[in-house]
Formats: sequence, C-alpha cells, structure tokens
Amino acid sequence: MSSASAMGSAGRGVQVVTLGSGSERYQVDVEALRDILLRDDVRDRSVVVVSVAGAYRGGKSFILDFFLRYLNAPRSSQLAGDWLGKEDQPLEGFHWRGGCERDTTGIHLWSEPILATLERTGEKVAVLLMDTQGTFDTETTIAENSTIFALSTLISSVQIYNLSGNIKEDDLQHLQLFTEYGRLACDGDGKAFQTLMFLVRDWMSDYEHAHGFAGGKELLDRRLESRSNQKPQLREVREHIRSCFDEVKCFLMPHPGLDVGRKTFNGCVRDVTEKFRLALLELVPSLFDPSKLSPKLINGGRVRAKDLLDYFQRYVDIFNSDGMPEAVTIFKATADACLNAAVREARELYESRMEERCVRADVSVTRRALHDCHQQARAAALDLYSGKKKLGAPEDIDEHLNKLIKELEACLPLYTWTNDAKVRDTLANAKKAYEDTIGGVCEVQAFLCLHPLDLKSLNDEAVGVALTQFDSARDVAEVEEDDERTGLLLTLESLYEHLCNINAQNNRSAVMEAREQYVTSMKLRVDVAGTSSDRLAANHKRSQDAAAEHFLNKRNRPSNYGEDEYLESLTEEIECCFLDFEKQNMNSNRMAMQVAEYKYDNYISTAWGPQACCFHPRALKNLHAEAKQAAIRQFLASRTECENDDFGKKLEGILDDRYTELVRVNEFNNNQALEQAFNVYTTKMDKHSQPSLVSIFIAPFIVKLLAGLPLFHTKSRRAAISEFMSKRRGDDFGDDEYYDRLLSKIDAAYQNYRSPLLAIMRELGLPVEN
Ligand SMILES: Nc1nc2c(ncn2[C@@H]2O[C@H](COP(=O)(O)OP(=O)(O)OP(=O)(O)O)[C@@H](O)[C@H]2O)c(=O)[nH]1
Ligand SMILES: [Mg+2]
Repeated sequence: MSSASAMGSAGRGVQVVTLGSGSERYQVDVEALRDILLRDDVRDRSVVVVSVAGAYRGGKSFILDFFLRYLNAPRSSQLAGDWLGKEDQPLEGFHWRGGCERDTTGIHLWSEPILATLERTGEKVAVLLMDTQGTFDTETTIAENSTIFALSTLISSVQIYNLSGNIKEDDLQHLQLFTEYGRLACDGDGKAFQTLMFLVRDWMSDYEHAHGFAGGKELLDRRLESRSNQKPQLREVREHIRSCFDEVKCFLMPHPGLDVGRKTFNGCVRDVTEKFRLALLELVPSLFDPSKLSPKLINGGRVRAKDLLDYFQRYVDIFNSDGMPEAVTIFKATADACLNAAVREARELYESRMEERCVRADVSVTRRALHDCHQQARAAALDLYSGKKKLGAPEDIDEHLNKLIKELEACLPLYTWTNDAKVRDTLANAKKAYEDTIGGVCEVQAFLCLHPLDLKSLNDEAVGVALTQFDSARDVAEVEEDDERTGLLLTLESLYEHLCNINAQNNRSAVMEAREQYVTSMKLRVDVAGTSSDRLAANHKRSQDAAAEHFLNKRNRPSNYGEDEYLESLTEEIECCFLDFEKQNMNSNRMAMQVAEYKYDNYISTAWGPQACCFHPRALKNLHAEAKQAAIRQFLASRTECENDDFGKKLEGILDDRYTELVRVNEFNNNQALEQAFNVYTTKMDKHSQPSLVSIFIAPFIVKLLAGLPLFHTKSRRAAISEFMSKRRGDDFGDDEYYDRLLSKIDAAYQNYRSPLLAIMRELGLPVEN
C-alpha cells in the first residue's frame, strides 16, 4: 500500500493540484508539472491522459496501479497476458490504502510519463496517469468535488468514472455538473471530450449483465436510454452525456474478493479473485494497448505535453474565480489555450525552419540569407496558424495572429544579434588562425624578420588557413556575395601590410645590427697602429661573412633567394665602412711609418753628430742597417702580424731612400772633410814655406827646403789627418778611399813643396799651384 515505485520503474504519484483555502482554492504546482511535462523526451509529444474519478474509497488509486503495472511490463508480457506479474508482488504506484478515511486529495499525476507507440502511425506518445480526489468525502464541498471532477475531465483523453455496484441516477446527475462545462468548452462543432468510461466496481449481477465490456454496454444502454416518458431533467442529463463525449463506455468489474478488506492486504494478485484478474486482463489492455491509445484532442487538434501545462493553469485559474465558472469563461479559456497552442506551434515551426538553415551551432550566414530565411519561415508559420482549426471569436483569432506576427518579427533582431555574434566569433577565430599560422614561424610578431618573399608565402598560407576556418563556420551559397568574407580579406590584407612594415623595420634593424657587428669585429681584428692591406682585406672578408651570417640568423626562417635587398644593403653598408677602415688604416700606417722614420733619423743623427761629419761608407752602411732595424722594430712593435706587410715594405723603401740620400751627403761631407784636411796641410805647409829675408840671407832656402820641409810635412800631414778624422764618425776601416785620397793629395802637394823651382818661385812670391 505504499507509494513506492511501480513495477520495474522509478516514479511516484505527484500532487499537481492542491485544494487550499482562501482566494486561491485550487493551486497548481507549476514546478511539479514542469518536471513531468517539460522533460526533453516528453515536452513535444502528444499526450494520452487517462484519469480515474469518482466517489472516495472506491479503489481508484488501486486500479491505477494495475494500469502502471501493465504500462511498465515488457511488450512480450503485455501480449502474452502475463503482465500481472508475480502472485505475491505487492501492488505499488499511486498511494492506496484500505479503511474508510479518504486518501487521495487534489489531483495527482504519475511522475514518469510512459512512452508508448501508436500502432497506426508509429508515433511515440506520452501516457499520463491521473489520480483524483474522491468525491463526496466528509470534508469536501460539492463545488470542490465538481471542480476536481471537471478539471480531470477537461484535461484527460479518457475519463474513467469509478462507481460502486451500479450506475445510479445520482451518479448520472453528478455527471451533469461537469458535462455542462464540457459542452461550454466546445464551440458546438464536434464534441468536447473523447472517452468516458463508467467503471462499475463490485458488479454482482453478472447473471443479468456479464462482467466486462459486453455486460457494461448492456447496462449503459439501459441507463443512458432516453425515453419520451422520462422526466425532462433525466433526459437532459443523458443527452448532455452523449453530446459531450465522442465515446461512452462501461465496464463491469467483479468484486476482488473478501481479502481486500483485510488489514494486511497489500494488493498481491494471489489475494484477488480469478474473476477480478480476468476482468483486469480485459480492461487494462483495452485502454493502453498500442492499437487503443487515444491521444488527447482539444478542438480536434492534438495536445502536446507542453500545451497541457497551459491548459492546467488556465482551467485552475477559472475555477479559482468567484462562483461557478461562466460558460463564456470556460469556453474562452479553452479557446485561448487552444489559440496559444496554435501560436506556439507556429512559432516553433518558424524556429525550427530558422534553426535548420540559419541557427546551426557555430555556423553563421549572411544577413540577406538570414532575412530571406526569416521571411520564408514566417510565411510558413503564418500559414500553419491560418490552417489550424481554431476556437474563439474572430477578433481573438486575429489578436493571436497579430501576437504571433509580433513575436516572429521580434525574433529576427534576436537571430540577427546571435548570427552577428557568431560572425564576430568566426571572424575573430579566422583572424586568430591567421595570426597562429604567422606565430608558427615567429611567436612574437614584433620580432618578425623574414625575406619579403617568405613573408608573402607565409601570408598566403595564413590567409588560406584563415579562410578555411572562416568557411567552415559559415554557410553561404556559392552564388551569394559574402561581405563578411570580403571584409575578412581586407582585414587580413591590412594585417599583412602591418606585418610587412614590422618585417621591413626588423630587417633594417638586423642590417644595422649586422653592420655594427662587422664594425666591432673589424675594430677587434685591426691593430690600432695599422695593419697590412692583405690583413685588412682578410679581416674585412671574415667580418663581412660573420655579419652576413648574423643577419641571416636574425631571420625567422632560412631563405635561399638569389636576390635579397636587405643582404645587398648590408653588403653596401659594409663596403662603405670598409672604405673608412681602409682610410683609417692608411693613416695609422702613415703615423707608424713616421714614428719609425723618426726613430731612424734619431738613430742616424745621434751617430752622425754635427752636420759636417761624415762616415766611412761602410760605417754609414752599417749605421743605416742598425737604424733601419731599430725603425722597423719600432714599426712592428705595435703590429700583431707582419707577413706580407705592404706598409712594412714601403717603410723599408723609404728608409732605403733615406740611406741613398745619406750616402750622397756622406760622400759630400767626406769630400769636404778631405778638402778641409788638405787645406790644413797646405796652410801649414804654406806658412812654413813662405818667403822670408831670414831664410834668404841667414839660411838659404835650400837648407830650409831640405832640412825643415820633411819635418814640417810630417807635422802638417798629421794635422791634416787629424782634421780629417775629426770629422769622421763611426768605425774606421782599412780601405778608406777618402783617407787614401787625402794622403795621395798631400803626397802630391808635398812633392810640389819639395820642388826647388817651385820653392824659389814661392820665395820670390810668385803664384804656385799645389
Ligand atoms: N470492494 C472493493 N474494494 C476494492 C476494490 N479495489 C480496491 N478495493 C479496496 O478499496 C480500498 C480503497 O482503495 P483506494 O484505491 O485507496 O481507493 P480510492 O478510491 O483511491 O480512495 P480515495 O483516495 O480515498 O478516494 C482498498 O482497501 C482497496 O483494497 C474493488 O474493486 N472492490
Ligand atoms: Mg486514492
């Protein structure tokens, strides 16, 4: 007797309408209804609603649990007729219990709609079971009873009127209350409700009318029979019942057996009579077999689970209003709900059309396509609405149509906004794909450095990737113009332009850096005091290669093109620098050579002494060799390498020229010294041999000539040699042409002095050549 799950299925009876007090006597638990009706697998399905209503304590909940048992049984069991299950299995589902106090209050729905397949169409529908509060309990007013009854009839497709023992006149009269509502809920074109089934419990007169539908039909025909001699009130009731339901049936149910009255009875099949079981096997499949299911219709149209929510709320609102509902109110409520359902269906058609074409996840379309699609979907939705059979006044129908049009129009900006947002995402993703492709070569754009042709092919690749990305998120027909794609291409073009600028700048910086590297390398390699031209050229070559390599290393991707404007500009810049280095080197070498020349000059002049001095030629040669060596040593001292030193050779040439000059000066000075020494000799000799009275008279000049001259010659000669040697610097050598010449000249002059004739001429003061 618990309300635990039905056989094999989770679920429970959920109270969806509660009887309260105050202004809102009937409260709908919207959340509970939503949980049941708006589930994804249920919300759009047509519903079959089977309700059981009638006097309290009549076994309504009990019989519903057998419905559940059938619905949850495997199809094979349903077909084999063994769906009643095990003998000792307690009956579970909607709460039921024995005793005399009422149990169910308000309206309950089974929380788990059961999906069944209509045999005719193969369509899946949701079967909902509805349990209701028993009528005529001791606590509820007639109005409340009627409302529950009316509500459950309005909502259900099959209303089972649960009666005890017989169909009595007052049972029929009670029906009149809600048949009245039913008549009003219909526009007279067709019947308001579908199936009414009298379920007579504890039918004892089976000898008169057999248990089951056959006996039920007989009894019903008798009870609903309209006779001319009948009181008008009784006839009216019967007519109302017939006019409101498409189908009215009756089933005579046997008594389940005396065990049901036991306190311990828990609904096990073993405790009910065989007749009762057989009756269940006839009754339940007649309601729920796939060939028998009848979906809920209002105004001839199927009601979907989500529409049912609306109906629930509208009807309950009406019953909450003061007094008994007016005919117009209930009709209007049904018409409104019906129109709302039509509007909803039309809007859903619009939405599904839009979604098919334009609102697919992550795929955007052009604004024109969206607009065209909206127009088509709108037209289809309006057609659907117009084609629907509708309840209500023409102005209400128009009002709902206008409402639908407004809703559809309001959808377009929303779809446009969503589409635009997708377009923005798509564009952003495409741009990102472009940047990522560029980033694959150079992570930070600011460091981009490529050969311009490489940048171009990288850009082509990135544009391709971006367009593939863009196209995959875009649904645009080939013939259609896509402004967004064109815009993307323009954006990518300007990105490329920007990249070209960065690239050019970075290439130029790389050239500058490489040039700096060249300069630094040259400065390190080239001696401050100068270097040879060969070495300078070799260093230039090495530094230039290193600079080019440095430049190419700055590139994000190795390139191998014949032409490279930046590499060429680097070469040009380096050549310019090299010219400076050449000039600088030339100057440094000049300075170094000058210093070496000073060294040479100093060396020579230190040894040379006063200007008039002279050297033995060989001594001068040796001096030159020493001075040259000192100068060259000086020159080489600041050089790290001296092979093939053109400046060294030039210096040697200069020094050798200097020597040639020195040789000439030395020769001149030697001759001068020789002449001056000879002069010393002749002067001395002349002084000695000048005429004098003494020599004429006291000592005849012959004596003078013969006795004094040799001695004088020796002295004068020594003085002359001394004079000559006083001018000489450096080493002496045995073979000295100037010295020898001096001596020969002195000797020749001496012969003159010794000549008697010339001596006489001198004594006489006559001119004599020496
Ligand atoms: N005599 C008889 N008793 C039945 C039958 N079916 C069920 N019962 C018993 O009737 C009692 C009440 O059953 P419920 O299903 O709770 O009755 P109900 O109509 O839902 O009662 P309320 O919820 O109070 O309106 C239980 O003890 C059942 O065993 C039947 O066909 N005949
Ligand atoms: Mg009950």
